[in-house]
Amino acid sequence: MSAYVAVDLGASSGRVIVGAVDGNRVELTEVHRFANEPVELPDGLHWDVLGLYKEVLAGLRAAEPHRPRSAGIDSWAVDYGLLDAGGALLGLPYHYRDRRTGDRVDPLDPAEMYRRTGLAQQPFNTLYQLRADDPARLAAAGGMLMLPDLFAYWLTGERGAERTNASTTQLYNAIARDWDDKLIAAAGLPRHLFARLRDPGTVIGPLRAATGLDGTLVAVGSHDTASAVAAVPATGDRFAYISCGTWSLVGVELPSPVLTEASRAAGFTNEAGLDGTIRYLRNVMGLWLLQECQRAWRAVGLSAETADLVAAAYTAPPFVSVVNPDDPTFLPAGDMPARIDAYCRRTDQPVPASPAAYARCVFDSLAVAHRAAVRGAAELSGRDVDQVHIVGGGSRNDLLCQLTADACGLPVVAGPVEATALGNVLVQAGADGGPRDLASLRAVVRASQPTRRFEPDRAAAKAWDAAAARIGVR
Ligand code: LFR
Repeated sequence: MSAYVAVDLGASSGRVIVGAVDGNRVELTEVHRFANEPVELPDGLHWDVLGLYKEVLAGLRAAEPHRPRSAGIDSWAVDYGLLDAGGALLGLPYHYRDRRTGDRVDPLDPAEMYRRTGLAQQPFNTLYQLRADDPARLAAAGGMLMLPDLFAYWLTGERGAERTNASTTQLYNAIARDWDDKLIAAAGLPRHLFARLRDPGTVIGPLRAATGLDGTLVAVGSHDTASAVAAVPATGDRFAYISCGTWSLVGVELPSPVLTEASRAAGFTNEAGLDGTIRYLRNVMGLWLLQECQRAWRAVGLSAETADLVAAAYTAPPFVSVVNPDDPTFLPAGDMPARIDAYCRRTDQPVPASPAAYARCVFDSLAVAHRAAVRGAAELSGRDVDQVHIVGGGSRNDLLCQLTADACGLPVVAGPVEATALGNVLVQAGADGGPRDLASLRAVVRASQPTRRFEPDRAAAKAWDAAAARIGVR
């Protein structure tokens, strides 16, 4: 039996989880959990990176009794820290939901940028964030590190750019599988900012003595979604996945990117996966819609437990109001119930009258968006899909799983909840002499993690067609 530590930083909380790998089985034990609370300063919304770093250290310490062979870090994508020539952090990293990148400016023709990077042109991509960054700070910068790479640097003193996360910057060339020098130059960014790429499964180095910890850090799929997709318990390739949490990342796994105009127009992205695969997916706004409602309700003293809301939403009437989760008004933090109300008024639909009605509206709407993204991914890539896997926190939500099965007209397999930590741990086990290929990794997940299956109610197909038509998707 060998133990590995997964540090998994999410947009609202972080977890440190020990994975015990024994032959074909893996068992997880959570040793530390903490809140991740962004901070609003006069210049914008930031991550509390030092607070997070301290929690990472506390988590690694809590994992020590398990005698781990290594640790790995993953987090959300696109955000970064700038370092000066000596390696000191230049300013606090911004949160990708900060509003400063609202009117992004493209350095090259958007169609050409898509042919080069394959990235959906989202306002929060690293490219647009860097272009909105303070020119004086950029000029002073000796390097740029994505957040998991920044924590890795603080822990080990070693700098590098882990590939799956680098691929989310929109400065990485999907064909050459390297930083895109032409795009970096066109964006007016100094080439020396971009560190040497490293692949998941490479040893980064020992922890610095100053951390007070013993151990080795290994690069994993440091983009959380890459780790989650690696742990989808699928066999074969005829599956779609939904990594369902704050975001729903909905797509298929491909050997090579889809760089067509149709794909760009439909908002699909090509991100690097494990084993040289492409995660061809669409960002659907996800449970963020409900999480921000919950935050607003709690602020006025209402109880807003997710399990209660899901239970109440079961009995709330379906399809009363359907919103397009991808409407840009829903992206920033703020009063979500008010934004849902405004959307409903604008589209002549009833405004939800209770938390249960909002929850039902969010789940119906997400199921419609899941269906549109599953269909889009299959059609644009030519991949046949006969099953949908939901992993991550949202896989606990039975109602959302059932609605997604009904909307898609496909069986849904739900679980594991901690797919990201599993992917993180299993890549480390692979680097330590275990199986490295995705198929073997997924076999370990299947052998040790329970899943639940939701069959589609095919009689509901017409109602879902109508709901999709209401928000202009298929
Ligand atoms: C999910 C995720 C998505 C990415 C978004 C922003 O946690 O990593 O894949 O698009 O966060 O970074």
